[in-house]
Amino acid sequence: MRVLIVLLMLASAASAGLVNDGSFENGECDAGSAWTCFTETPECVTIVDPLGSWGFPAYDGVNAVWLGGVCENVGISNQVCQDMIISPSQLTFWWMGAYTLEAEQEAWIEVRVDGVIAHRSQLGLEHHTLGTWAYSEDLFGLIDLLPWEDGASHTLCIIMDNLYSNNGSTAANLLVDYLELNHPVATQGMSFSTLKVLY
Ligand SMILES: [Ca+2]
Repeated sequence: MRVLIVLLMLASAASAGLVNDGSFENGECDAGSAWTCFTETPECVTIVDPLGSWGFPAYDGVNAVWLGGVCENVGISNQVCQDMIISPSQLTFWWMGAYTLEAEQEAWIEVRVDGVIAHRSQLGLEHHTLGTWAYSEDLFGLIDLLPWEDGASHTLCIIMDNLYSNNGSTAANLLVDYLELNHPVATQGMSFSTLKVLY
């Protein structure tokens, strides 16, 4: 007996899942990536295989985005951006943080759409998860981009804003991998609309 179950998502006609190059496996910013990178230190790459520098593999595949950190003795701010149609509206990702015990630093992670801040969280010791990948809802909460779910193309950016980094000797670090657009759980409308049983 073969059983085929077909589930339809009624909340939206769009399919949820990984965004274009959301696992950053296309390569470095100027070498095939669908993302555009902005950094204060162009000589230091943004999309990396973290196994070498961090000692831990990417969440998925080989590459991840390395936001923040110290490069050329400067605590850097950097970001990755891509134009996309936002649907469904909940942005999720996996992250690993490295936050030093130095008190004299201030860093923020931001999600911006068309330059507008959609989410902003200050990084702290609770984000020091070195060795463990965490889901975005852990500590960053639900990031719902509903105002931009209108069928038009928007510029989505994931940003590290290192405001102060103790003279460049320490800085907050964040690896980000596997960005998805999902249906917000609170409004998820999944139902068994079709059930077929084949014999
Ligand atoms: Ca990856």
